[in-house]
Amino acid sequence: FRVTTFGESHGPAIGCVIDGCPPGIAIAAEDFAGDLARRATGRTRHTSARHESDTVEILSGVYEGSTTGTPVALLIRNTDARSKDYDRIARQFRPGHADYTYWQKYGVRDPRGGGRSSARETTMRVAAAVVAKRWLRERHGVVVRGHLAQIGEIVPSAHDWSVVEDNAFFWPDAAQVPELETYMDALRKSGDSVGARVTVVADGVPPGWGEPVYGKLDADIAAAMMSINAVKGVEIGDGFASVAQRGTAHRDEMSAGGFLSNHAGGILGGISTGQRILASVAFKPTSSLRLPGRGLDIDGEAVEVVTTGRHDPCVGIRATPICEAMLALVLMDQALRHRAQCGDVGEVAPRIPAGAAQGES
Ligand code: EPS
Repeated sequence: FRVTTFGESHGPAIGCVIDGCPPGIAIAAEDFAGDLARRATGRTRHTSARHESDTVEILSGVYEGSTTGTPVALLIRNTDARSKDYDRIARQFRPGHADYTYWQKYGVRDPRGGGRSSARETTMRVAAAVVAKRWLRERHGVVVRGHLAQIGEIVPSAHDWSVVEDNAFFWPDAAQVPELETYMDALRKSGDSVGARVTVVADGVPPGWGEPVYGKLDADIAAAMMSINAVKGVEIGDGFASVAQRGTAHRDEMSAGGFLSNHAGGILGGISTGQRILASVAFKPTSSLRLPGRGLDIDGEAVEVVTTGRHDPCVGIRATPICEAMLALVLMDQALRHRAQCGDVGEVAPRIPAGAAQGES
């Protein structure tokens, strides 16, 4: 199960191709709307003001409402790609932006928006994962979901999954939402940006998905998350907190009634344990800022860079559905690989229930 995307933020369209998609998955163009709206800009004042309808056209791989087994191709036409900045951006490198490394690698300067380095590219990952989420849920009872776990220095005081979809921040503590709104309003007015942390989990994953050395489940998840624009860190389970732990504290003890903790994040030796899969992803602050910064132009001359236009003060606010998407894509791929190698083998040892201790974020 392999997804590739194409298109630029300010090109005519963006799209994706899903190869290796099993036949018989019911899918219609309307099914994409929910998750695409969760990720989109222009829905609240806390994200970029660009407004795209993100209407999906299914070009291939679906007949009479079901996948056929041939490549699934999806397309979204860009309708609000405008910028007054092309001439200036064509000559300047923004500090902290990929336009410098793209130039160093390719020697081509495409100044039309962020191009492939724009968050716009992540739209098609979310679209592709609508298919994966449906297959995981219907075939295996696996549910993937996420929430924001930090904006700047603010962390949730409570973790209530039932409120996450009710606020613009995917925040698990309803009482803190007014504080976040004030914080984001002040940040936006200041012209600066801030980083964020997203927690993403998968419940219902059976033991056995993942490979022991090449293609470890945790390695695939880390690579998938790091492939998202602006991601600078990924943790599985306790992640970097493991550094300060004792083995007696970190090990997840077992009983016939279930695992007694989930410090491992549901993965041991690259293979799922049957517990909740738990990952945490760090997003850097957006680099396109209207506050002046020191940069270079394409001739190597020092310039003061000021980026105008529509940009996210915290791109992490929109990242929860993107992290869910990448986790779902990896899990579907690993589920199919497991089935290809092991078929129905498994269940060879007593299976330990996931237990109540899921490793809540
Ligand atoms: C982005 C800049 C803005 C965002 C865009 C990401 O676009 P523009 O350059 O057209 O003003 O709106 O994000 C999206 C359009 C999206 O769908 O995620 C950037 O610089 O990365």
